[in-house]
Amino acid sequence: MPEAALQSATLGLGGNIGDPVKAMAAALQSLDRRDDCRVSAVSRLYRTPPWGKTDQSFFFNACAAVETSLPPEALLDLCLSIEREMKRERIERWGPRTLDIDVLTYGDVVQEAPRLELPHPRMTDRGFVLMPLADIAPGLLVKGRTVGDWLSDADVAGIEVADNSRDWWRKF
Ligand code: PH2
Ligand code: MG
Ligand code: MG
Repeated sequence: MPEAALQSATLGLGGNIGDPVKAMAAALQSLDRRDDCRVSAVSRLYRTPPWGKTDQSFFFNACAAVETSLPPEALLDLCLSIEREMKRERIERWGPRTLDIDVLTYGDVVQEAPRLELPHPRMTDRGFVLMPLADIAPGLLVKGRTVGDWLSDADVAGIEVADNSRDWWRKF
């Protein structure tokens, strides 16, 4: 993989049915094993209250940074194919799911393409995204402010660190 072609992207991972931590770990390992994608940083693991649709189980959430030679849409397709591989089940929008992998940012690309909006349109008001993202990229600029700045205004009530290590995803 030629170094010059590499781009940095950030991903948000989450899930709340089955064994979401194992699914997230397997997803990160699967990304890291590829020639066209390397996992360069992983946040701590968080346990988070459900956002949006609140009558469902707590989620586990984490964020990762990857170095990739894939363009944004191909990275999205890869994330979706890993979700399918992990036998993702999703009953409804914002409802329970085994594994969700969202492309949050891709370099400094800003696009409103219907398949993939970048940066992720709701990332700046979700504590369950901003808190793990601040572990790995507090200075990353998103819509004119750093992740750390967005986090200082976010609602993080009920969010807890479930695993303080950075290699929780290698333990499976
Ligand atoms: N994902 C959603 C909807 N609500 N809540 C939490 N805490 N964590 C999530 O990952 C999450 C959510 C849709 O993707
Ligand atoms: Mg999502
Ligand atoms: Mg998703």
